[in-house]
Amino acid sequence: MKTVYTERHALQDGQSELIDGKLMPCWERPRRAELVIARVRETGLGPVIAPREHGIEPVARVHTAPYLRFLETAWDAWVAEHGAYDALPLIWPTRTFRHIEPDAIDGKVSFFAMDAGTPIMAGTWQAARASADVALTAAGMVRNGERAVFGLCRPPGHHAAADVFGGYCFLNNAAIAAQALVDRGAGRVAILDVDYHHGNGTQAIFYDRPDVLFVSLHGHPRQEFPYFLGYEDETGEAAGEGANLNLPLAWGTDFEAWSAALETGCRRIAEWGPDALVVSVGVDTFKDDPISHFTLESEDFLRIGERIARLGRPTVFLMEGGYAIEPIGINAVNVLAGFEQA
Ligand code: OKP
Ligand code: ZN
Repeated sequence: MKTVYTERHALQDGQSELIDGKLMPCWERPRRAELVIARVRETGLGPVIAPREHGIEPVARVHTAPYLRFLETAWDAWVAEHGAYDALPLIWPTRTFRHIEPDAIDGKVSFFAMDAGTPIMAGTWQAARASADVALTAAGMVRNGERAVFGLCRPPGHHAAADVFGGYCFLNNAAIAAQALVDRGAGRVAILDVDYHHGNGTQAIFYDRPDVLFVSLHGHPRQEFPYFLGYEDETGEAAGEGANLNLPLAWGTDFEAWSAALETGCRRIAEWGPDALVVSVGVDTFKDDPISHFTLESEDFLRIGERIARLGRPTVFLMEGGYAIEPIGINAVNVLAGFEQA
């Protein structure tokens, strides 16, 4: 399996995230991708290819123009106002507020953010664009006949909605890849999100769409971030009714229960009959993940890849989360190796 990768991910290297009431070093750090690419090379998974620049057009198929304008200009505006340290939001337009984009940069950051764990810094826009280019390049290769390609995206994407950043995500790489596949002739695309967290952004982007099925296994929103989406009664709306499947799982879920949910998700995908599959690969389901509460072992990730391979669809794997930093390479590449061996 070929891997698409660029070192430009390292341009996103935030100082701190607000977690458990404290500003702490960001879990989502460059070392994550460095360890994954090192493992790709060490195991001889396949050639490593640089992304092709795709321009803003395929990104703008998913994200709104005001949001992209904000992301592109946020750092300069923030520095002009406050100086060169990470931008984080301070307030959110919750119930009782109006949703009007303010002029002041502090207000803009708060308007577009969903959490205070996702700092905007000097390289954020470039890193997010590079990550989307990785996803688009991987999708293009699959569209051109590769059985499967691994897009080593960083920063991740699945929490980012059409005009929302957060959960360490700015541009929704999986959504951008899925939309590109549709735009290049795939009639139906399925997205399987196996990250520990619900892919709220991906769900929201395709919620009313009949051509993109979203299936997610994740920590139950009653217990887990992002808390406000990911329940099982969210089945899609309007023309998209029936094209969304959430499989929320309780803290402490082991691989036996997790893989039963994967089976349910895979059967739905098989029935759906997609022309292509996008997999949001998070390995924060791992037992030692510092911010998560499932108990998967490293070998279990091989089984995940094997099950996905049995779907027999052209497959774009895109990296999402995983914060047990040292074993992240083993865990992520095990998914891909399991797929290759099947
Ligand atoms: C991004 B991805 C946990 C705080 C959670 C944000 C987590 C974002 C995860 N107590 N902070 O889905 O891996
Ligand atoms: Zn996650």
